[in-house]
Amino acid sequence: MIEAILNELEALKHKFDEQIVAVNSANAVEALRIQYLARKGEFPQYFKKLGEVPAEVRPQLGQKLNELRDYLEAALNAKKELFGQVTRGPKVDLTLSGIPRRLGTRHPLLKTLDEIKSIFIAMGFSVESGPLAENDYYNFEALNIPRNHPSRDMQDTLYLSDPMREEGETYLLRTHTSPVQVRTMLKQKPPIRIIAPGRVFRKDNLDATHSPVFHQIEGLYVDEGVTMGDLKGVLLAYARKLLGRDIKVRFRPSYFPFTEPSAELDVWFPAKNRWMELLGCGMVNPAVFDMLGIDSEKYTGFAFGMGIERVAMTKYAIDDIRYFYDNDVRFLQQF
Ligand code: FA5
Repeated sequence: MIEAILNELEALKHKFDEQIVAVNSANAVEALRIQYLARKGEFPQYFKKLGEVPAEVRPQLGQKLNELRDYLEAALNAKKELFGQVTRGPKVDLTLSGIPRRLGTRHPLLKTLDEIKSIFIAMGFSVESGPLAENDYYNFEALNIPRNHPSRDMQDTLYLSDPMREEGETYLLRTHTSPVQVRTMLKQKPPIRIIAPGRVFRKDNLDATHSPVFHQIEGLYVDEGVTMGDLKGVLLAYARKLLGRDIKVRFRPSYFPFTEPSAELDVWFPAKNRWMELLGCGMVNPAVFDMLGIDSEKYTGFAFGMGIERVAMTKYAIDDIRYFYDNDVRFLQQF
């Protein structure tokens, strides 16, 4: 009789083993536990048989039953840990494909700026920055643009009114990144080789190539013996590296109070089939050196300031500056 019971227990264990390997959810673990271990399950009934077998084999059967109960419980617990708690309510179908999430991309202006920066850093320039709210001195006066000088009209300025400011001080939103030139020359002696990217503000109307808030990157190189040839060489190397060797550029004479002589660099803009002004540049006016305490007999330098939007427009053939600020994902995801 004991033999028959032990055989049955062996068969039960075998069946349980086959079922448990197929279990793939917390609910299935629970179903198996009920099938085998619940009060009316397949296993507990064998404990009743302890009273039916002869006394001398009772310990043997008791030990077998205890072992098998421990085995079933351990196997079920291990699976339970694997699948977690039983879920009630609607079942989750893990094989369904998920809801795709759109990945963000870097804004084309930032991408362009990163590329511009890495080109100039490779040429030995370091990166500086300055405040957006500037003092009239840094934005204009130290750049040889005195009050009431007609050249102030070249950049329509947004002035800040603040009663806390000291008498006589005028604050404004910087109209260009050139004040960073002034700040750098005041704190650092030549040789100076810096670029300074950042946001600038003007009372300009928004159109296809102008925005009242846009970005510039300033460049300044001051040392002994710097010439206009260095300026042209650096800017040409930069434009070719960024926009390709076949890029068409031209230098045009221009006027800025803080550079003498001054020029503008245009690039051919295929998207519009015309030239587009990219930057202003020139040799630092000795009057600026004199104001900032740099020996203008010993040192010369060049400076430039370019519109980052204009560079990105040329690089990616974008024909309207307004795309940069609309935040339309159909535009942004192309970069
Ligand atoms: C200046 O701002 C000078 N500070 C540049 C400079 C620096 C000259 C150092 C010499 C030495 P300008 O106003 O031309 O120059 O502006 C420079 C560039 O900014 C332009 O060539 C153009 O690319 C861009 N830019 C000017 N106005 C706007 C605007 N409203 N929207 C977008 N880009 C603009």
